[in-house]
Amino acid sequence: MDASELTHEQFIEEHWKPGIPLVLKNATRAWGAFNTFSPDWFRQRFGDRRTVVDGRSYTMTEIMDLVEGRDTSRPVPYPCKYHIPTQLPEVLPMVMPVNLGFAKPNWLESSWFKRGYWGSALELFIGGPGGKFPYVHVDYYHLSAWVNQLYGRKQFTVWPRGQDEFLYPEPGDPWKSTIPDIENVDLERFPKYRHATPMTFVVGPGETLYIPVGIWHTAKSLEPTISVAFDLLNERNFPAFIKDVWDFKKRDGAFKAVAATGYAAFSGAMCRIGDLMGVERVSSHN
Ligand SMILES: O=C(O)CCC(=O)C(=O)O
Ligand SMILES: [Fe+2]
Repeated sequence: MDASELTHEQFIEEHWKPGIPLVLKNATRAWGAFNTFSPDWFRQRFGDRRTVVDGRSYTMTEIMDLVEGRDTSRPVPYPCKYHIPTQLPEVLPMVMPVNLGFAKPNWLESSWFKRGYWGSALELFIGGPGGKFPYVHVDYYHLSAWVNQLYGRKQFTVWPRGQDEFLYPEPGDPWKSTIPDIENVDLERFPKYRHATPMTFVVGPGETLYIPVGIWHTAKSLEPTISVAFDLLNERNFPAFIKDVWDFKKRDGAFKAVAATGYAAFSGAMCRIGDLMGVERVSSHN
């Protein structure tokens, strides 16, 4: 659907509430990044900028040479990520407004949540042909995800809500599926998967994929790709978020769990007040 044909209210009623993914065209039209980002654009401006992928450091030029097939001497890692606010801050003005007019209010844009790191992020994803996200998962902390495709095509697969058991979540990490290769599922080992109803589709440049809270998903880059992904937190997913903060921090001990959950609860209360007062959060993002 073209972003200009959808109102925020319609989005909430038809997609957020029932948890139905959506691909929007032209939602990023106002971004400087739209029709601008490309491997050469990044090579020319940020060729020496480094990031770490699977424990190895790469420059932007090295990553682009790998994903474009100019360097075939070693495997192409996926996903190659840059945290935009800290690793590519110059790019921040080109992805404004982050909320696209739909992903709002977003408490992750408030200074309350920027101070803590909650697994949320505004990230640049770079991939090459065949680069697969390593597992099928639901995003943790019950955040909803927005993947803005800016260069190249990426294939996504999503599963409707209510199919958790068909995807065999990892007992200690229930946001991660234990099925190793979703394109070739061993039905002897994972018999319930036969009831699953995956939906596979392609998201192209200028399109935005909205992944609702709790939706199982995975991705595969079909060609050299550049996307910008961010997460959304507000009143609607806050109760589930707080429960996750507790569950995750509990692993680091009771004191940390109480401190983190208390801080998150307080921040949420401040953001709720901000929403009531009509605070516009357009500054930056976690
Ligand atoms: O590779 C992608 O674009 C999907 C990324 C994703 O699902 C995630 O980072 O949680
Ligand atoms: Fe995800």
